[in-house]
Amino acid sequence: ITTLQETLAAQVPEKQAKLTQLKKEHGSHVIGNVTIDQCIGGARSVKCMLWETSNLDAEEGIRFRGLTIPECQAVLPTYSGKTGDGEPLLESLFWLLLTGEVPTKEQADSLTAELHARSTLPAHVVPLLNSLPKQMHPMTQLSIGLMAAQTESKFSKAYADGVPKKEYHLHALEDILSVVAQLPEIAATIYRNVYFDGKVNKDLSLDYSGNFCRMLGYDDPSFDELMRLYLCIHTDHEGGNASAHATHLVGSTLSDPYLSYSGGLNALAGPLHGLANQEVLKWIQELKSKFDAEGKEVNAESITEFAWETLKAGKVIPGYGHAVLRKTDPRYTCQREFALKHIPDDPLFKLVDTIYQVMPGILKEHGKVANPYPNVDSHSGVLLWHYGFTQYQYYTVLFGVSRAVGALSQLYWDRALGLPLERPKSVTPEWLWSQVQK
Ligand code: NMX
Ligand code: MLT
Repeated sequence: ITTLQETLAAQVPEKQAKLTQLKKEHGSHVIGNVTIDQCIGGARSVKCMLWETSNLDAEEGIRFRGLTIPECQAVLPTYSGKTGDGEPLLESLFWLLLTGEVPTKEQADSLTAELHARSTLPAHVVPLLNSLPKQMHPMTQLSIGLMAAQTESKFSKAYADGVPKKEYHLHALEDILSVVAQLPEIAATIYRNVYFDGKVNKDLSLDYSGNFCRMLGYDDPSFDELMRLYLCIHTDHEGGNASAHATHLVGSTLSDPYLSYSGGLNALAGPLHGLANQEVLKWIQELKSKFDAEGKEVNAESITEFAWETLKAGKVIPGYGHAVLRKTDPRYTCQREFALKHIPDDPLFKLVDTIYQVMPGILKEHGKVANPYPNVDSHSGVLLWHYGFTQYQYYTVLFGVSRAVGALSQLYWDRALGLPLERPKSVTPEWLWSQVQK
């Protein structure tokens, strides 16, 4: 079979040549204007970042290397062992994001083997994680754990040894594969430490997601499938989202992939980004306990009442809205389909469905929100909860394991294409005023 490394090596020269040609022949071509609103408003829609791995359309949602989520589910190799039921292997999607090619089953399996072989943590990482206070947020622990594993960075060693720039991507790939391989054990150690006995049991006969489930302490085949779905759909969301962008920015200084992705994790830990994963479940539990205590039924009417209380308190409805999307997130839809297939009678799934029926109308009436529809975070928690994974403060860590695959696939291409230090121009308020008073 053609290995991952061989597949990439065959692509790099042509991609480099194409980019050089684009710059040389069309470098001064204008692709957009920037308004004052965009300058002070988080650079929404400003096109200023090259991204190979995925693209987000406001109406249609994400495409990974040109493929929608249902298309990925149709063509990517799946797990052939007992616990497989049709969801793509994370390894298949990793291959697709890195190379732009759909792998054969054999290629996906070779990547599983490569990731397993790279999964051993440096000896100091688990003792360090064991020493952290249990009340420290799991996302803080994840970032610390990954930073600690950076002692093994091949990229930073190669840089210190003075390797030529044209070889950076080879060393970056070494780290990228190792970060993706090592994150599950870091994440599982945190979960087992914070909520259980600290023991982590691997099963390397399984795929990446199945082994991760065992390390977390779960062995329900349907949960394995959920993990495959969860890890695939959270990987990438084009370049502008805060975690991918942070990874790309830090990486542009030639910080190695460990340090770069720790930066990404710290961005993911914010409530407007990945922390919404936990906030949705928290919101639902608060709603349930309030109405249970009042002896009220949780239905469309009481949900509407609780939503208005949240909005009137000046808080956001977690799991709703998006900086780019203007329709229901297809990542929400595929999780809904998973629930309909595997857990149709689950009471929390029904509750999430009722929220979906009323919330867009409430947010439209509220009048501020550009997108009144649910995003990915709106559904993930209730699926996890169904399988007994109720520690919602931990949920964003799963997002963090997945996002590494997308953000770091792009980081490979950042180095292969020799992209420079990212350094946009900031302006002062006086300068902005001077532009309108001319
Ligand atoms: N509930 C209440 N208000 C909202 C919501 C919401 N779900 N979404 C946006 N708004 C408000 C927003 O705070 C802003 O108010 P103000 O003018 O007072 O500052 C106004 O509506 C306009 O914001 P938008 O242009 O609609 O949204 P923006 O692009 O600035 O932000 C999010 C996008 C995702 C940060 C925002 O929709 C939000 O805070 N959603 C809830 C948190 C969430 O679900 N985040 C997860 C995103 C996905 N992810 O995983 O990263
Ligand atoms: C993501 O997956 O990164 C979120 O949906 C946020 C975004 O795309 O901005």
